Amino acid sequence: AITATAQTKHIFNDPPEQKAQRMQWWTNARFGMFIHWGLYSLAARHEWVKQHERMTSEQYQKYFDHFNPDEFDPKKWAKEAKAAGMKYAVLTTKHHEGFCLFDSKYTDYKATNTQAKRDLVKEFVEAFRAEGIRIGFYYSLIDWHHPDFTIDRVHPQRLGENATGADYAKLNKGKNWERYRQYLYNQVKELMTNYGKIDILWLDFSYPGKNGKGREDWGSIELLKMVKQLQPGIIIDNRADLNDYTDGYDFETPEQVKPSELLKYKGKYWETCQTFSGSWGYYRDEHTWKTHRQLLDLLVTSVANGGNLILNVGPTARGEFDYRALHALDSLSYWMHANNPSIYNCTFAPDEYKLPGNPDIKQTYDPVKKHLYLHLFTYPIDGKLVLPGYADKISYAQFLNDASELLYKKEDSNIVLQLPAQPPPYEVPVIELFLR
Ligand code: FHN
Repeated sequence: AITATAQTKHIFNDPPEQKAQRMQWWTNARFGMFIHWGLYSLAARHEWVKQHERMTSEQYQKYFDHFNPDEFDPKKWAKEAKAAGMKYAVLTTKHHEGFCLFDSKYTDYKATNTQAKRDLVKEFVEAFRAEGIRIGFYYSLIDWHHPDFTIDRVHPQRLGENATGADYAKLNKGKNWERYRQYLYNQVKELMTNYGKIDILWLDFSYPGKNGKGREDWGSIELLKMVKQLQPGIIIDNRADLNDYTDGYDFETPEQVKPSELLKYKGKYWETCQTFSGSWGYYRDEHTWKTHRQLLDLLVTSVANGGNLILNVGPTARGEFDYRALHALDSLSYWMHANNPSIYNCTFAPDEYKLPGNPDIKQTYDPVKKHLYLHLFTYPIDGKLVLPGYADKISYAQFLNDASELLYKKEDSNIVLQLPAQPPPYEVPVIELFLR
């Protein structure tokens, strides 16, 4: 358990009301795009391919040599994100492979030195900002290319299961971890300095005790101090190993969890990060893709539990969203175009409006408008929907999609809504209730 001091321990002067104000746009936005793009996109079989296949940096070099995103048009990406209703976008500026999509002066292992000859981060920022989409940078604390990053069980050159600490100490002889930590600090400083206002920093991931010292390994406190000084309004995730400080992070990041597991985050700031498929990076031969209904369930259940959803696209090495991603995004844009008032500016519904025994009706609530939204993941038989204890609580009801008024009558303390006997011709119709 966290000790009493840790619960009051803070690094910055960032009282809850100030944090709420800083986070307001983010909690209202509810829905963002994650983009995992790098040399692994050329391998096209998972962003951990270097580690999974135990490749040395020499063996991995072919992806650097052949990387040429000739179809990269960030304006197209931004239009897809906007149409899908995504209000912010987070791009991997550097993933664990160590390849930088930005023109860093601290390394040659970067996009401007490939056939791309472009600062891909700069173009991403300009295109998404032009569409009014907020900008987030993902930056990997792990780096499997940097010569000073110590080799351990997470590293592509990891030793066999029976290896001891002494074996790793011998393997890491001559590596200078402090030099790596400085590299990490300098690159994050570049990202916070060279691309204008950055709204989100998505660090990923620290593992305490990397060199036996935990957070000091990553220099997390001084890193966040620098970040907040350069970008005062920035929002930071919880993966820099500062979670025992009240202000060591801004939001939790439940990853790839099922919708049913999101209830436990209710009341906190959190964003679940999810893929359309299983892999974050482009995976050509992967076919386990979430259906439109499953994606809607993730989005609605996230908001119904007071959180955000960031949905990932893994572009191809040439810089395109492939047909599967486009299909998923287009299906979401259709639904979001009609039903986004039940997502934006919404959160979980007050307990008094709960509909016990109706798990397939997911509720969201706009506390400013005082509108309650019922998402019908199953349609009531014959269109008859009883709202127990709702008598005198609503003044108007309509289908959100076409603003068609829904008639209802009082029965004792209940309201009985009479919907059309047949469901509308699209997934998950939404009822909007105007509360008195
Ligand atoms: O190892 C990474 C993984 O590749 C991916 O980037 C996810 C996204 O949240 N984060 C780490 C796994 O938790």
